[in-house]
Amino acid sequence: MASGSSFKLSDSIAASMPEALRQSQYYMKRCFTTYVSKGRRLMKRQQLMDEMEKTIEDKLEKTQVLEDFLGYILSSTQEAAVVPPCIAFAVRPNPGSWEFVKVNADDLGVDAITSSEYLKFKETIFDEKWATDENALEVDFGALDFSMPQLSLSSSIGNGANFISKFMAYKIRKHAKSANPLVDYLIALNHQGENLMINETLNTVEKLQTALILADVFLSSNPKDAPYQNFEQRLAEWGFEKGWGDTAETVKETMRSLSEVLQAPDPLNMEKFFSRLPTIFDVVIFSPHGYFGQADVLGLPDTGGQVVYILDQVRALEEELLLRIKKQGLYIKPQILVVTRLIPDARGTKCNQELEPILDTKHSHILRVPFRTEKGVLRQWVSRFDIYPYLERFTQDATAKILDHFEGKPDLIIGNYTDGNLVASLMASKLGITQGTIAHALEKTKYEDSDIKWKELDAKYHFSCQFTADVISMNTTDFIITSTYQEIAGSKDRPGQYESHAAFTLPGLCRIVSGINVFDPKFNIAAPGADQSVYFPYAQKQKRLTSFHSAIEELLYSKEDNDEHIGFLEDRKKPIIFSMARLDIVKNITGLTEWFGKNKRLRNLVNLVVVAGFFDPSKSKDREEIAEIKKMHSLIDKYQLKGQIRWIAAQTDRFRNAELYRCIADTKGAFVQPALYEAFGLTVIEAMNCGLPTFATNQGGPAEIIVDGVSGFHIDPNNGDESSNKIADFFEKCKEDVENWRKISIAGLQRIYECYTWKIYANKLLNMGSIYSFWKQLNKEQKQAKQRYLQMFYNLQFRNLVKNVPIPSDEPQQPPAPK
Ligand code: UDP
Ligand code: LCN
Repeated sequence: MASGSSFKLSDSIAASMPEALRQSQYYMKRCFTTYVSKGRRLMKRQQLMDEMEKTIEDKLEKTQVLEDFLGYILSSTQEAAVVPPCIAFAVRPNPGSWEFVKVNADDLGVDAITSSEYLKFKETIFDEKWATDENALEVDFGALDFSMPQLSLSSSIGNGANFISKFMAYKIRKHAKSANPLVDYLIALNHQGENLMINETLNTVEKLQTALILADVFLSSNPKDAPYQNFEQRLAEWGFEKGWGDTAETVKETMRSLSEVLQAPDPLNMEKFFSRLPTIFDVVIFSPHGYFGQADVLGLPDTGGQVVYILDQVRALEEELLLRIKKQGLYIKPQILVVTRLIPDARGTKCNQELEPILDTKHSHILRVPFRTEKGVLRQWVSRFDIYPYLERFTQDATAKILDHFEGKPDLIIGNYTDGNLVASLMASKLGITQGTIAHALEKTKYEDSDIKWKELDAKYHFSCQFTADVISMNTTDFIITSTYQEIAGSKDRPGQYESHAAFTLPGLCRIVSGINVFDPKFNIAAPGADQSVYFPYAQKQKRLTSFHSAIEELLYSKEDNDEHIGFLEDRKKPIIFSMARLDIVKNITGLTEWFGKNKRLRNLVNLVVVAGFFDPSKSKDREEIAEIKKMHSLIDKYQLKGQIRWIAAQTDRFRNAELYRCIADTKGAFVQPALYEAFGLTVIEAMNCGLPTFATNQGGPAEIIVDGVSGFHIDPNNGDESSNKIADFFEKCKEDVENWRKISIAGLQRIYECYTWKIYANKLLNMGSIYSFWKQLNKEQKQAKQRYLQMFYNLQFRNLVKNVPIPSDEPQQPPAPK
C-alpha cells in the first residue's frame, strides 16, 4: 500500500491526484505519455503496471514510485480507457467502491468524472457515434433508491438481513410509532384466509404491548410443555391468533421477543421474532433451462450444479419448514414446487413428465411446463443462451399451473440463473409475492469485456438479452442469495460478479450507469452444502457403498476403451488426481490435462482421472463441448498420455460418484478443480465432504471455501506450471509422510462442518424470506416506483432484444453449425 507522501486514504483520488502528480511529475508524465502513445484502447491493471515499470529504468526509483501514489492508483485501477490525450481510470480502492478520474497526459490536468462520463469516454474507443449521441439510452436504477438505507463498510456487504434488523431496531428505538407498520403487518398475516398471530382487536402498539404482558403472566402459570390447544381460547379472548408456538414455553418465548422489539428493540430479538413468524408455507423455485430431473441428467449440457443445488435445497427447506411450522403450533402442509420446462424430446430422462414428486421429501414436486411458440410446443432442448424468446409465455403458463397446484398464491418465489430469475421477477411483481434470486453464475464476468464487445458475441451467446435480464431481476427482487462474498463484491483485486453490473455499457444499445449497488441490504450470503448422507468421509468404513466397488474398479483400471471410458492407468499403485465437471471451456478440464501432460514430475507421482462430457463430438449438441472434446483427444495424443490418464464420460449417479470420490481418497489422491472461473463449485464441497484433499481454482468461490494450505489448496488456472508444481510438491511431501495427506483431509472436513451445510443454509434462507416480506411492505412506495421503471425497461428494451434470438425448427436437433 502506498505510503503516498501527502496522500490520505480518506481523500478522494481526484482530490489527491494533482498534488501527487506535481510531486513526481517527471515519472507521471513519462508514464502517461507511454499510455497514450499507442492510441485508443482499453488497458487492464496488469498492462498499466507493466508499461509503467518499463518507463522507469532505475530500480530504486521504481520501488519509490510503486510505493507512492501512482503505484496506489494503478494497483487499485481495474481498467483505464485511453483516448489521447486523455486517460480515464476506473479505480476501485475497496470492494464495491469505485472512483472515476480523467487525466490529461499533456498537462497532467485531473478531473473527477461520473460513472456515466467514464462509460461514455470508454465507448468512444468502440463506437464514437453512439458515445456522443445525446439520446443514447442511459439507465440509472440507483436514481430510484432515494430513501433506501445502504450498508457503509465493504466488510459488511452480504449481511443484508442482519443490517435490516439493526436498522429496524434503531428506527423503533428512535420513534415508537415506527412499530405501527409491524402491527399492521401482523394483523394481515393469514393462511388461506385464516388469521395468524393477531387480529384487529390488537390494532395499536399499546394494545398489543398490554396484551403481551397479560399473556406472559398467564403463560407463566402454565406448565412449559402445555400444548397450545390448552390455552388457545384464553389467548383468543385477548386478540391472539394461532402461530405463536406449539407449547406454553415457545409461545412465551415468541411473545417475549416481540415485547422486546416493541419496548427496547435490539437486532437479536428482531431476528429471533422474524425467524418465528409463520409467513412461509408454499414456495416456488424456478429453474427453467437444461434438463431438470432427479436421474440421468447431470453432465448433460447446461445441467450441472444448479440441479444438484436445487434438489438438495428443497430437501433442506422442506425439513426446516416442517420443523418451524410444528414449532409455530400449526398444522399446515408446506409445499415446494420446482418449476422447470417440459422437454418432449427428453432423451431417456423424465423431463417430459409434467409432475414428479421429489425424492426424500413429503410434499415437494417438480412441475414441468413446456415452452410454447406460435408453432406450438418446442420439443427439443435449447441452450441456456438461446432461451429468451420462450420465457414470457412460459411465465404465464407456469403461473396458471402454480396457482392451480397451490389453490392460491405461493408465499415466496425463488429464481435461479438468468432465465429463472427473470421468470420469478415477472411472476412475483405481477402477483405481489416476495422474491429471492440466486445467480449461481453471472455470465458477464466469465468472458472478458463481454459487455463492451457484446456485438461480437451476441450471435453466439445473446448477452444483450442476458445482461438486460440480469439487471432487471437484480432490481426487481426483494433479496439476493449468494454463495460467497466474492460473488457479490469480489476480492481486493477482482470485482465481484454483481459488482461488475454496477456500471457497464453495451455500446450501441444501452449504458447502465447504475445497474446494482452491492451495498444494498438485499444481498445475503448463504452458502450451499452437499448432501451428507451421500457425500460422507472415506474413513466411515461401515457406511461405504461397497456394492459399487467392482464397477468403480472397472471404471478406473480396466485396460480396454469402451463407451464409458478411454485411456488406462498402467501403474495402479500411484495416487490419483481426479476432476469432474461439465466439458465447458471455463471448467478447464483440458487445461488440467495439459498441465499434467507437461509436468514430468507430476506424471511420475500420480495418475490423472477426469470425468467429463463425451468422447465422440457427434454425440454432443453443445458448441463449446464439441470443441473441448476435440481438444481433449489432441492433448492425449500430443503428450502421449495413454497409460497415465483415464477419461471417463459424464456420470449421472451421485451415489456412485460419491463412492468414486472416496475410492480416489483410498488411493491417497486429491481432487483438482482447475476452472478458469468458478462461481461456487459444488464438486469442491463434495470432494471435501468425502475427505479428499482438494486443489481448487483461486478464481471465484473456491478461493473462499478453502483456506489455502490449511483446508486444501488454491491453484491459479492462469499459471499452469505453478499449479501443477504445487500439486506435485504436495504429493512428494505425502510420499515422505502420509500424515501430510491426512492433515489436509481432516482440516477440509472441519471447514465443511463449520460453514458449508444445508442446515445452516435452510435456516438463513427462511429467515430472509420472513424479514424481506416485511421489509418489502415497509418500502412499498419506493418499490412500486422502481417497478414502473423496470416494467418500461422490460417492455421497451428486453422484449425487442428477444426478437433477435432464433427459434429452432421443429425437426429433432442436429448438432448445430457453428454460429
Ligand atoms: N456432476 C455429475 N456428473 C458429471 C459432472 C458433474 O454428477 O459428469 C455433478 C457434480 O457432482 C456436481 C455438479 O454436477 O454436483 C456440478 O456442480 P458444480 O458446482 O461443480 O459446477 P456447475 O456444473 O454447476 O457449473
Ligand atoms: C453453477 C455454477 O457454475 C457453480 O459454480 C455452482 O456451484 C452451482 O451452480 C451451484 O450453485
